[in-house]
Amino acid sequence: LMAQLSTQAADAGDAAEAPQEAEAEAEDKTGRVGGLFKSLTRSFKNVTGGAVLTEQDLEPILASFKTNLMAKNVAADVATKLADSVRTSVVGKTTDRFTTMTSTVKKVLQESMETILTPKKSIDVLRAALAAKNAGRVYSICFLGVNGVGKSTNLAKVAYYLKNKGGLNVLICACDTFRAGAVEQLKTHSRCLDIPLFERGYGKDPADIAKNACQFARQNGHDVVLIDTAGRMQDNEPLMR
Ligand SMILES: Nc1nc2c(ncn2[C@@H]2O[C@H](COP(=O)(O)OP(=O)(O)O)[C@@H](O)[C@H]2O)c(=O)[nH]1
Ligand SMILES: [Mg+2]
Repeated sequence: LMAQLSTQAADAGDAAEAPQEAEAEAEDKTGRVGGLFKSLTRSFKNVTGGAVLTEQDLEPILASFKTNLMAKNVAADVATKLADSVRTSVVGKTTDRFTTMTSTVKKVLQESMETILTPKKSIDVLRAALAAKNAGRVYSICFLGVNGVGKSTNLAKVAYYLKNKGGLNVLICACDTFRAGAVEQLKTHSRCLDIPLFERGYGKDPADIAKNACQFARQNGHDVVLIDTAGRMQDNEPLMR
């Protein structure tokens, strides 16, 4: 998301430096993510110099901005938040201040993305796991994210940390039953870390395996279950469930 949107922000910068060029490309590049700024350039041309931008002027531009973001897998509510922040920042501004406006849009997009991506609260995993242990509960962490972001690798790091720093009895659970080699990857981590692995091979229902692993952990004195999963988009509700 950051990479994609920073490309957009960069596009905004380019447009500010070379509005003529951006305008020339506007026709053939519409429909791409960077189209927002091209559309803005074109809209400014259409509004007579110095006019104040209204919500109506912006509506079609922001609608296509949102569609473009969603076409690139940005979640609908995130696309709406970004479009709203742009709307708030430019409604009422005059069109002759084009350079100022593009840098405003760029800044506003950066700030919105930072707000969206900053966690609302931080969790001290070690403290939480130790507290759960004291309360007689098994603490579980499910690793979620798209393919290749580092779920399994970070699971191994967290397993090492909880075992060595917290003296906790960890169980690794292999719920990526989809990607070839995912179970073997965890077997290797399990062997190197000397932490047991709960696995049921491939093709099985991951939610079932996770449930059984937690039950197994309760019965066998494990304090923590670290659940690895197959890559999926966070807005793919059926898979997330
Ligand atoms: N540079 C770097 N590479 C990483 C990091 N975490 C994972 N990787 C690499 O990214 C690739 C995918 O990691 P993996 O844990 O299998 O991702 P998963 O699909 O989310 O489980 C592997 O080649 C890892 O070695 C990291 O923190 N830094
Ligand atoms: Mg993995």
